[in-house]
Amino acid sequence: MKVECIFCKIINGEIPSKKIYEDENVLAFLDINPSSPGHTLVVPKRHILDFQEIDDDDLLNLMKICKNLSKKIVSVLDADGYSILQNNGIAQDVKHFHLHIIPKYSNDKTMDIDEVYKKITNE
Ligand code: DGP
Repeated sequence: MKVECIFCKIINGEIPSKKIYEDENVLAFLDINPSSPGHTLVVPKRHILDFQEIDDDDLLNLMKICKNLSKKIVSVLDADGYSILQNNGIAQDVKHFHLHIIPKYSNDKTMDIDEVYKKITNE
């Protein structure tokens, strides 16, 4: 764990988050500043910087979880599509590898983060 890393602090429970999936190696939680309702971040629990640093097995595992979670999020929130995004270098604000799941809606959908959280976690 990197002491100054905000995602390490979330993983460690030092900073609260709306967790929607967790296992031994991976945590997924709702983005604090969502681009759309259901915007989710999928992160390895081990501190890894970026796309170049993550090893292939960890990447594959994260992608599999991301694939399952996207299906669930889209279905529960009735989204019309989604984007998977991953930023590096100057494009990356938080220097702990993460995949974004960003649901897309054909109409401008508004839903607050608590409602999103309830819908996803009650399924
Ligand atoms: P990126 O630019 O790919 O590094 O995106 C970082 C994302 O992390 C951005 O969409 C906002 C989100 N984020 C930053 N700090 C926090 C936090 O403390 N909690 C949560 N849930 N999300 C955060």
